[in-house]
Order: sequence, then C-alpha cells, then structure tokens
Amino acid sequence: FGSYAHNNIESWPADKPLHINVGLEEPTLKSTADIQIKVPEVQFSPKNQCPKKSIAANTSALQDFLYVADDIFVILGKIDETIQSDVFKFITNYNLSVYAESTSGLREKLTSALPSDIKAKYILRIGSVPSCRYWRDLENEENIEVFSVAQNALTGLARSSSIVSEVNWNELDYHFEKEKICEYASHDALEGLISNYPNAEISWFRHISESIPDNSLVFLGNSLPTREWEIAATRIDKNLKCYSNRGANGIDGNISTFLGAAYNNDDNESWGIFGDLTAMYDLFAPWTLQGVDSNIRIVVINNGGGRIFSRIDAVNSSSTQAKESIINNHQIGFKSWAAMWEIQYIKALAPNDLNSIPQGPVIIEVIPDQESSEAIWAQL
Ligand SMILES: Cc1ncc(C[n+]2csc(CCOP(=O)(O)OP(=O)(O)O)c2C)c(N)n1
Repeated sequence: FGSYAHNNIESWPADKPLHINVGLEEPTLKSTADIQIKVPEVQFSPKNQCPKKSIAANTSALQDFLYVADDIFVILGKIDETIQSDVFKFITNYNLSVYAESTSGLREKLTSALPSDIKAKYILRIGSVPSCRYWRDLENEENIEVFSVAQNALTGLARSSSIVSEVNWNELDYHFEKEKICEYASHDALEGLISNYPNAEISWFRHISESIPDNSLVFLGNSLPTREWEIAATRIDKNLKCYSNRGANGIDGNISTFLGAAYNNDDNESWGIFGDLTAMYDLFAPWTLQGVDSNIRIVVINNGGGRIFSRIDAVNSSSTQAKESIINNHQIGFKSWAAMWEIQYIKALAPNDLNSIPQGPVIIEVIPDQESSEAIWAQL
C-alpha cells in the first residue's frame, strides 16, 4: 500500500485513506499454542487533521462561530453515547433547527427535520461524517459556513471548514432568538404519501421500522436504505442502535460488517437492510450464520438494480441502453440464496408479510412497487 504505509496507526496523518493489514499470528506446523482469532479494538484519533487544542480553546472557537452565526442548522452524524444528553440539551435549550441522523441516537428524541428541510447559511455538524446527500452537496456550497465538532476529527469535506474534536457543551451560549420549530410541514406531507403509496420503497421503511422490536441493532446498508430510513422510519423512540457504513460508500462487505456487529448483540434482535446489488456484492457473508440461532434479519430491498442512480438527472436523460447498464437492471430473486445457506426466507410483497417473522436468522426479500416508489420520490 505504497505511500499509505505506516508502521504505526498513531502516525497516520489522516490526509489519505489507510489500508490496514491485520497480521494474525502465523501458526507453525508443530506449535500447539492457542491461535488468537479476535482482533483487539484500538482507539485512536488521527493527529494532523485537527490540531490538538485544549477543550477550553475548542469551546471558545465554537462560541466565536455561534456569535456570528444566525440561521444556524445543526446536522447530527453518529455521536458518542457519552455526549448525547449534552448535545440534546444544547439543541433544545437554544431551539436549534436540527437534522439528526439515526446513528446519532437522537433522531427520535428531537424534532428532526427531513433532509429536504435543511436550509442554512451556517451548519453546525456534530458527530461523524453525515450520510445525507445534503452533506455531500455542501462540497460545492462554499458560501455556507461549516463548523464541525467530531471526536474522530475528520472534516469529511474537501473544501474549507472548521473542526474541533470536543467542547464543553454546557458553557456555550447562543443569542439568536428563533421561533421554536415544533413540526415540519414536510412531515405531514410524508404521512399522506406513505398512506397513499403503502408499497412504495420509502413506505417499506416505515413498515420495517415498525416491525423492529425495541432495543434492536439496525444496520443501514447501501444505497437507498441509508437515505430512505432517515426519511420514513418511525419516529417512535424504540432505543434502536443504528449503524451505517456510509462514509466509505463501498457497496461491498455490507452484510459482513452487519453480521460482525450482530454477533455481539445476542440479547436483542439485529436487523440489516441492504439494496439488492449491495447484497450481491457480499453473497458469501451468510456462511458464518451456520449454527447461529439469534434473531438476525437480513432484509434485501429488491428493486431490481441500483435505483439510487435513477435519482440522478444525468442518468435519466441518458439513452435507455446507458441507463440500464448504469442501473444494472435484473430480475434475480434471493430465495435460492437463502436456501443455499439453509436460512429461513420470507418474500414480502405487502406490509402484512412482516407480521410473523420466525425465530433465528431470516432473509427477508422486500419487493417494493416501482411505480409507487417513483411517485413518492416525485412528490417529496
Ligand atoms: C464496491 C463498489 N462498487 C460500485 C459502487 C458504485 N455504486 C454505488 S451505489 C450502487 C448501486 C447499489 O445498488 P443497490 O444495492 O441495489 O441499492 P439501491 O441503489 O437500489 O438502493 C453502485 C453500483 C460502490 N459504491 N462500491
């Protein structure tokens, strides 16, 4: 891995991707020692991205931003459980408009906007890099000032922005009086759309989230699942622990990542939700499920291709041939895949099909209605 190679993860300057080879002990033919197969977790924070300043200096840098920033909008990525209540208090004390991704643990506790509601001159991002499209588009919106508070110290933007790693939340002050936002009109509109188009892909995220028991682990895979969950998942607080791989953006290895997290979650259910191409990139992942009896649910939203691309104007205006090859249209189903690994299988064509999910690992293939899906996207 050439120029990315470093002897020690601590010396990685975090300005380029890092490829890590995990060297497990090599057994010799004769050795009888136990082989270490579990890799220890390493906590580290990249050094150069965010110069290490004192927490007081960080807090005053954020305070300076708050002094000039009117019309502030807060975006929450994944935040550490230890600061969730401080962040919650900060946002509610100052009536800040907020878009809280599910990985923040605060989406259901705050009145979180829909992604389409985010409009601001100043963005305060708290937590790891957000997965919403809005964040990616900020790359080209240099007139919007961005200040991030992120423990991992990664800006997640190639253009200029400010970042600190941690602040004292209860020492901050924000003076711009704004009317408290209690409800967003877009939430009501969404409810109407979900009841008009119950089999649309977005509506399935409401049905799936309603079927998930309290305290479950939820992994949001690529591509649209990570976006559609944020829009339509129930806002009833079920204390779900949500994860996603979105920062890296690869559609490979999603199911394996989910199963890795699920194996440490024996006491509660684990739900991973993936696009069909994403599932096809990781077809061998379920081999590790043999002999596992915990309630692991692999949901494949089979919309017959990479539908995220049909949301891109340039793709839609391309020739039919170009469009089909970018989207990779197919008619492949996942029943035989489940049979291959001897995993229980449910085909969900209507919301009721989620009513009786058996114990143990299950593959749930959801078939959304394409026309309804397009109708909802057109009206959102
Ligand atoms: C390893 C890898 N290959 C290709 C891509 C490009 N890519 C991004 S999204 C996507 C389509 C994903 O389709 P699917 O999993 O069916 O999800 P949907 O868009 O339908 O929600 C592709 C091929 C990628 N991100 N990573």
